[in-house]
Amino acid sequence: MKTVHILNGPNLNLLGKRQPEIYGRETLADVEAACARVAEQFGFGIRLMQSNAEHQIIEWIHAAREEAAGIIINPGAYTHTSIAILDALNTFEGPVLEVHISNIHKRESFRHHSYVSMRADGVIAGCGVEGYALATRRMGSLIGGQKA
Ligand code: DHK
Repeated sequence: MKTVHILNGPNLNLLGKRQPEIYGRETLADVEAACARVAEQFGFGIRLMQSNAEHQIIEWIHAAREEAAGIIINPGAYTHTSIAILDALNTFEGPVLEVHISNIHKRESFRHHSYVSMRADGVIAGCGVEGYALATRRMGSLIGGQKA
């Protein structure tokens, strides 16, 4: 069975507790459950990971080269700063979807630029945590899963 890796960057471990007016009250465990339900309909699996460390995210992207059919990534603030994560994603051959819970374009100007968007095949922003399930749905189309 194909697997899609859902990678999350800094501070997203606090999802549900951190600035709920921006990021909502659902947790990363809720996100994982919602994405798993969608993935199951398409016959693929998911693995959701979170780290506050840039190097760990890069290691996971490298591992995905062998282990994952696609990557869904919310790099948190590294979105706006990390050429290293962009370079790592450029080594990955499958589809990459970028998710932001908030609408980064409606926020501070330093959030408007995303290095990751230079690689992403699709970007979802401002749909709340539902954006992850939407990205999982899109991944089903991109990796050729059959809707059950
Ligand atoms: C999450 C973060 O942690 C921020 O640093 C980004 C993103 C936006 C989000 O909306 O999911 O700027």
